[in-house]
Amino acid sequence: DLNRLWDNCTDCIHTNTYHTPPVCSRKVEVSDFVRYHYNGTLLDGTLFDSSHTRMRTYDTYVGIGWLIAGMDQGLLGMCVGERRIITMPPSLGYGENGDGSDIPGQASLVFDVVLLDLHNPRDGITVTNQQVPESCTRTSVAGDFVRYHYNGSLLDGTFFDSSYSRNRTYDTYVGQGYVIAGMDEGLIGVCVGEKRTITIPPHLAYGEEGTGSKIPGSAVLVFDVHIIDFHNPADSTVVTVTSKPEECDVHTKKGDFVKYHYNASLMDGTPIDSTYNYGKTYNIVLGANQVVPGMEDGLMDMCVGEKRHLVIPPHLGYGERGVTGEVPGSAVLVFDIELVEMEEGLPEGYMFIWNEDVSPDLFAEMDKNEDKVVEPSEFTDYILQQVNDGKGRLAPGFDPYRIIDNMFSNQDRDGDGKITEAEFKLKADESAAHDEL
Ligand SMILES: [Ca+2]
Ligand SMILES: [Ca+2]
Repeated sequence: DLNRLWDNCTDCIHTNTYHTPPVCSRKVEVSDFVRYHYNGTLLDGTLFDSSHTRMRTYDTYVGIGWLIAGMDQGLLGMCVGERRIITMPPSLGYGENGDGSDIPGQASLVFDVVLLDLHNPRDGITVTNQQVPESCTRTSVAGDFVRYHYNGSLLDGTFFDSSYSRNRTYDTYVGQGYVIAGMDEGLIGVCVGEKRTITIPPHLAYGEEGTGSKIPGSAVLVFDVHIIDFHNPADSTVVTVTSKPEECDVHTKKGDFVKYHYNASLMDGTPIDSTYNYGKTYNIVLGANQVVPGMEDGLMDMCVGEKRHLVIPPHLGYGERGVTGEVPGSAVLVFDIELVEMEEGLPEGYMFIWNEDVSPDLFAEMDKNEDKVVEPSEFTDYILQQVNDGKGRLAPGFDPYRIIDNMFSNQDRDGDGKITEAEFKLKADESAAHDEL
């Protein structure tokens, strides 16, 4: 007999939880803010009100008089996801006068409630479910640029957004107000590769207004994040020597022609590229901007046989744009490199040098057919001969014919495709010019 409900206590509510969520990290307390759905009926089952029909949650503080007394009491102790029937006597509902035409005087009320959201305005963010990689040499600080993946949901599990669905990381500076305050805070102190759950109360997220169609006002947000990488714009390339041969006397420098192997990957281990796949080394002239600055840094002052591990921040790698289909924008790169071979370069600015004294009869030696002019073919043959005989050296790593072409053009003052003795002398008298005889 429903009317006997209040026999023991005419000012008491009855609560009956008929669904308990598997996890309950927190229960409603006085002064908490809650969002819930309800159906309100009279004891005879007559529905007098429903938040479901309005298609929006009822949002309110609990236990501080914003609600009828029966609800202020009945919601206490609820978990998000819990379903509870709260039955209250008229004294804790609308009393002897009732409310409007739907709730008569002296009516006991039955509320079937499902709690969707819960926070306290004093709450900060909470970080849970942390999975920190074993090797974590550095954690993020304000001003770092972080790339991460996330799944975003409401406290009741309703999904609202995911970076995975867009198949690209969310990238941002942290601690500088570019993202909601709670995320700005939750991304501080993370390690590369770390996973964590960041729970953010609405005043540190989208507030009472919410945003878009999926984040209602006053919603607590739950982000499961996975840190892919981060860097600071002030970072330089981090070079770690992983193996050094016993004999390591000759070190690379600017201008040297180097042949090396590399394995490239992202910080999360995603492979990018490897010379081992091609079975041949990558060959460059150091300091000639043939590779990204971070790789130039990593290859300097290295000896043949040495192995290194490089961590290259994006501003010394492929920048904000990355490489389409290979390197994501703003990605930190990891290279494992091995110097296989090197050829010493020429002094800076030179493309050809003599190993020994220059012949006093240079012009005559070049002018093979003795017609008093040096033609391009004569010039080329002569230089290549000197190189073959070990008397001169071309800058390694460049196309010798292009170098020789340039040398010829430098000597051919009037650009008629021939070098006369006069042009030759004139040029030879000028000092401090490079790439010439
Ligand atoms: Ca000639
Ligand atoms: Ca000429």
